[in-house]
Amino acid sequence: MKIQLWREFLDPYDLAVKELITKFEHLKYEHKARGLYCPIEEVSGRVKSVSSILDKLKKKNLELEQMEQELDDIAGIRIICQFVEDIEKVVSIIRFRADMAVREEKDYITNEKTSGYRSYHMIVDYQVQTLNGPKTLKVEIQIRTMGMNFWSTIEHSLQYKYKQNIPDHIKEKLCNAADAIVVLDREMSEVRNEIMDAQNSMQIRANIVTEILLTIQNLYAVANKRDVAKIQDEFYEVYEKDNLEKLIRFHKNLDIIAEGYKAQGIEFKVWQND
Ligand code: 0O2
Repeated sequence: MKIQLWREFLDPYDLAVKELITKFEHLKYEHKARGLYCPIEEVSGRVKSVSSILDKLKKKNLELEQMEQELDDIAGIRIICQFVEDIEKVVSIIRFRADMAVREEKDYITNEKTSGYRSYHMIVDYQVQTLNGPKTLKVEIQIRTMGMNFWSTIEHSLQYKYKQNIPDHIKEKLCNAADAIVVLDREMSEVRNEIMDAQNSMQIRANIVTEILLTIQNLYAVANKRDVAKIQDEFYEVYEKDNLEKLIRFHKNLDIIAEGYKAQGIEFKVWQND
């Protein structure tokens, strides 16, 4: 295939990856803006390189014409979660979305690969709009914990280095490391509530501070400047105490003052109500 044709062929996959990254990033944003714990920690994506496509076709004994039909991971999205429990949440989110249809799911967490590889894969149909009209493509979404991702990234590099023939003594070490990751994920799950509480408090604090600053900024435009400067000094005092309860109380009082001027910081309002 000529370079230009490869480009034409891969462009819609590139668009799909970009769109999906944006959509999953937006899900993260929505969770954070509402002060909700987000099961997605990180999202990335890539279009498979031409050489990697050719290698896979060769490995699977396939012709070029079969790649669209037979290769599931020309477009790939990777979602990293903090905890194993989050993976099921992300899977549910994807199953219920109207803009992607699940074709297949591969649970390499319950059914770990012999290599030690653990990850949850979903193959979805996703539609993009191109100059030639709508095009539905297959996208592989890999969902895994940070620990699983660490292991598979290292193992993938070794597979590349040793051309799939990793020496036995390294394989053994990788198997031990895979077992250690299982233990690590389990231990982290046991303190999940503690960690989530801490992270939620941090997020709530950050949202409140942003909202307070926005309100103060709005008040500057409509209220007596000296009064607003006093409020700002009070805010710094409360802020330095590093006490969430006090910050929440300050925020509520500020809201009452701002209401009189219709000067509330509305941008981050949603988190309080849910
Ligand atoms: P790359 O370089 O990441 O793109 P199948 O048709 O189902 O028999 P397929 O299509 O390889 O086989 O599906 P599978 O087994 O679900 O693997 C899809 C992708 O998962 C792989 O793509 C890897 O990214 C990842 N993966 C699967 N097994 C392993 C493993 O043992 N170690 C690591 N590190 N990753 C794995 P590619 O094209 O193989 O690689």
